[in-house]
Amino acid sequence: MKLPVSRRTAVACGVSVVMLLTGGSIAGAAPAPGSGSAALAAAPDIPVANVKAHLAQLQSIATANGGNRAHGRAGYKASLDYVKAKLDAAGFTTAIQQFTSSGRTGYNLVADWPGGDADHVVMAGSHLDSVTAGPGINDNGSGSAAVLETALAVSRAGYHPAKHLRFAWWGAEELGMVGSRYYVNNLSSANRARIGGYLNFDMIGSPNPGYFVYDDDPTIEKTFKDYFAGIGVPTEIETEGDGRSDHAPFKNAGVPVGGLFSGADYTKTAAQAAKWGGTAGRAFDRCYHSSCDTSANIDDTALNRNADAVAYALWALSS
Ligand code: DTR
Ligand code: ZN
Ligand code: ZN
Repeated sequence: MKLPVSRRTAVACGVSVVMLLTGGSIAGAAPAPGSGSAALAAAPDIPVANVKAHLAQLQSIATANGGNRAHGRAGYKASLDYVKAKLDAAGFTTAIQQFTSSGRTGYNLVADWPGGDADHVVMAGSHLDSVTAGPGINDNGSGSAAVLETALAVSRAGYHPAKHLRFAWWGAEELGMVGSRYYVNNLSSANRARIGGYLNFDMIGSPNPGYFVYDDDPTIEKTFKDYFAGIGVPTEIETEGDGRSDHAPFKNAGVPVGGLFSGADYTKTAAQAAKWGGTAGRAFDRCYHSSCDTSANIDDTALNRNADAVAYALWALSS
């Protein structure tokens, strides 16, 4: 959905305009005012209906494959094939990276958007596997669908960023970030050094949502905070377990990281309910790692805001 009118300009229909900084690495200091490095880039609105359509497909895949999309199960590979087909049709260069964990074959999907400076790569990723207990629609269909729809928006916009864009869907996160660690461990040091930032999205449509920003790379963190400030939504620093998702292997390898999170099994406090709405004394996601993490287990407003934040940050950090 659209940003409020107050944050929009008449530059183009269906886009919001953000101020951002060009040049340098993501982690670099902001240039001095008046240094001439400010530029405008237009981040598209991500249609939440499209994100929800991907979630409906992931739900159908789980239903048709024993109720889950877990590592080593048919529902995982079907999920990967669904995402890959969308990206291939949109002009991405896709690659499947295969690995083995717990005696079962796992897969990462990596999609590069042709163009941009290959020495300055901005990555966005999410894990595509569920636990075996359920279909994993909030955890982590939500992040997977938002990242997919943002990639498709890059294609629709014919976006030509200064930096190179790479998207990833990780396997076997639920077994301990196996896929993302495999990817990082198999990067040459030169290719690792080319990644200026990794943005992680794991659980961004929680039914009783909070708006949490990872407290990691300051530039990435500020970019997300700026987005939410612009739509008047307060945020908090993510505290439900630092390093509990696929950004951890990147961070350990020295890559600047950031991300968003709407909460798992921690309980929403009264103060949080007062500022975000929802129900105090109830978990952010009562269906975390359960069979009820279905397409009914999504707050559309949180999904919409977070999906728009994904696009805002990717545009801001890559142009
Ligand atoms: N590890 C995630 C859920 C999770 C719990 N705390 C955080 C913090 C930041 C991102 C994700 C999470 C999972 O079960 O997939
Ligand atoms: Zn999980
Ligand atoms: Zn997760």
